[in-house]
Amino acid sequence: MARANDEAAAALEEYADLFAINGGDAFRVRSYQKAAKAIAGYPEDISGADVRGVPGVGEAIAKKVEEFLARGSFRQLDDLRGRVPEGVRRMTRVPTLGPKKAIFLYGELGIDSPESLAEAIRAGRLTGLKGFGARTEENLLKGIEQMEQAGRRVHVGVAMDLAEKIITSLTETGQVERIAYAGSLRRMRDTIGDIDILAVAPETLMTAFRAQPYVEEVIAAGEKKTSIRTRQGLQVDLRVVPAESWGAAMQYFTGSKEHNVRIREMAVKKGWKLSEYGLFEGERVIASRTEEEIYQALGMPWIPPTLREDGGEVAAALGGKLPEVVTLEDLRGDLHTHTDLTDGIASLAEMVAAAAGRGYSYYAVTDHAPDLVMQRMTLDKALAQREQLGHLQQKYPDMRLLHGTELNIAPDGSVDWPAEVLQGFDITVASVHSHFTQSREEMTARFIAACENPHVHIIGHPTTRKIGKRPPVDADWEAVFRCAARTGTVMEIDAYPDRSDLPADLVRLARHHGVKFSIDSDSHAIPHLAHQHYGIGIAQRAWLTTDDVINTWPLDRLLAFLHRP
Ligand code: DGT
Ligand code: CA
Ligand code: CA
Ligand code: ZN
Repeated sequence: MARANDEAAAALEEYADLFAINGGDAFRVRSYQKAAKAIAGYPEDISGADVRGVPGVGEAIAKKVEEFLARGSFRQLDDLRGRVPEGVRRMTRVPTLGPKKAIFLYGELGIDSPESLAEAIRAGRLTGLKGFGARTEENLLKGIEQMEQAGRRVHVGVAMDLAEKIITSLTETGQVERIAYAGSLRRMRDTIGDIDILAVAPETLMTAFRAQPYVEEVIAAGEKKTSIRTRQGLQVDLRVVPAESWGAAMQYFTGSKEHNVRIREMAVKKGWKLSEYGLFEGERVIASRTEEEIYQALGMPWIPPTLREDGGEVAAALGGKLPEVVTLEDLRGDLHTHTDLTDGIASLAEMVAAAAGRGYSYYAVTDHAPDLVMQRMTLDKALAQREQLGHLQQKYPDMRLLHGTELNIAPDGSVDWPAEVLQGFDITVASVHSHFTQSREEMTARFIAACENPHVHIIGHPTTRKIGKRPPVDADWEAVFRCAARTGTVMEIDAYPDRSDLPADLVRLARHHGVKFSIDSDSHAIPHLAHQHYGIGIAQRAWLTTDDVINTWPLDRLLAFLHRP
């Protein structure tokens, strides 16, 4: 379908929406919606055809569409957009509020989003207003919360913890023969819409599932599939599948949808059929028990789930050119960690002992530098830590301890200490911790200055996003990555799951420019050391191999890269 059709249809739909919010005539609202559908479904590209030929499009709508095609909008749409800000539009979708009251609140009190409505209610600003009793207010708050929950994907750490808890609880019922999670979680996306769990078990497992303490609401209860919502608002789909279709079911429900479409096309070309039950020729099963068999029957090696995004992985697999992506076992160390000298909660000795327990061959301690004022770091403290680390080193002959620091990249791109001090560290991570809203130009220059500093080895959590809390900073990442490649500055994949930073698409872009990466836990406590598998997920999704990731390298290669003895 032509894009012009889709865009024009979307504009008309938006117009219908705004028109309705403003109390416009319902009949006209419907006629705009109908026209939008007709245009979207029209077989010819309307930018080259007469839009009057589309069924349901009269003269008034045709004029709007023509203006849209000429300049990307139309006067009446601009008008209504100006009158109803985006936040007010979201406010109209708050259950029990509706457009009329939303517009009223905006006009009378300037309340312009669901968030500011919640604030206003809590601050008592609606008290005494006609039509807004205590009961109404309570319902509105509930509605706003529901809406927020529904629209929110959770970060992979939240979903993984829950999935593991569910799998444990179901295993403990003694009914499951096999159980695993599939979907976006198995593909290790950084955000998860819902959790998909497959099990080989009798149908009685469904009853046991519905009775679990984490189940807040049962959305759908069937023999083969049960969907529930947890208290946090996360949906979980549990499917019971036949043992002999395990591989086919895992393949199907792991997705992505786009990857599956690609795979199914190949089956169809061979005259076969691929479903969640197996790969079939007529009634005959070609493969169904394992994913490997299915991919093999289609002429490919097994494709790791993290690659199944229709990003060229099928062609690569067919051509025998799948990358050997980096795995957790490849990691030889962690290059960004904290202790209780700054904002960590474990002592240096405890963190180092835990790192040694993971079998690392090197481990960097990178507590915060002085410019992050609330951490009260000083040069004296850093030097005392270095001495302590030297003593600890003797206890761990098989693990090289690196003394590092996490520097703060100031708005002008400079960092905390002068070169003489920086030289004394084995490794430095430099991160943005303030002034997140600089302009794109300023932010780009800031990162470039940090990369050009010969004493900065790694840029920590580059976009500084916190999933669901803080958006990424705005920078010209191509320019930053080009500079990083030229200066040999490493980009971090911060594995802390609410950061997941860099995200996979930017990693892929950076790799294209020749940048190297460091997968770090950014641990502030011992259990955080185990977050590295999330970083591996990101790296795999970006097709990284061990050559791209400096903390898979043997110690001598790493030290040579860092110019350290
Ligand atoms: P999410 O939940 O939004 O984070 O993403 P997914 O990928 O987990 O999506 P979900 O939960 O809707 O479905 C799980 C997998 O099941 C999906 O990746 C592919 C498969 N699947 C679901 N519905 C369809 C479908 O209609 N067609 C195809 N080909 N696959 C589907
Ligand atoms: Ca899912
Ligand atoms: Ca699902
Ligand atoms: Zn940091």
